[in-house]
Amino acid sequence: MAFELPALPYAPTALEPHIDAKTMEIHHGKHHQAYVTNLNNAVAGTDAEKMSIEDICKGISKYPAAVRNNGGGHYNHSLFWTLMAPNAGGAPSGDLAAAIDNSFGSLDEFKKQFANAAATRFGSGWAWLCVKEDKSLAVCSTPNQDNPLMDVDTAGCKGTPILALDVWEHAYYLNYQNRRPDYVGAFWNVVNWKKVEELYAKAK
Ligand code: MN3
Repeated sequence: MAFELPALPYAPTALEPHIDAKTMEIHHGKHHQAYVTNLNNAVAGTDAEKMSIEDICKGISKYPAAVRNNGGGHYNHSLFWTLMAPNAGGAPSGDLAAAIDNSFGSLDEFKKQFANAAATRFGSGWAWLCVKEDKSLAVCSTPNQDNPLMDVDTAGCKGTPILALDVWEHAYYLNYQNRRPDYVGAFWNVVNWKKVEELYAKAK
């Protein structure tokens, strides 16, 4: 079965004013759709056609660039949409809150490190919060559509992503132009911590 564009879990207007509807429509309906279409073209007739996108990412070094770029694009965006929600933001609770305090000292210090990873990623890429193999938490960033699942050296941290932020200009340019730090600041208002907690519980 071919890879498919997942529906947005909320209306394109739902994250306004932090992320505008036009950006959401183009980002999901055009950019993500293009990754899905190009991924399907790249894996057509190969074993990867029947694999999960997670398993493809984990063995990405075996595949051509078209699979890495578009497969990463599909995995990253599919995750990203679920990590945001209307009336969200605030702070995590329970085990995740404790783990963030343990790994970073405080939620504020974590947010500072994550924002810094997002702001200092040169060009296009992503910022991540991951659960590493030893189950500790780490912040890192990757270029292009790479991600911490991939068996390549570009990931500053290898592990299971539980929070992700797209810092490609297509994610924020209409509303924020060159002001990436403002976009990163606004992201905290839409973070779906319930989903991050769920992913943490599965990964730890
Ligand atoms: Mn994007």
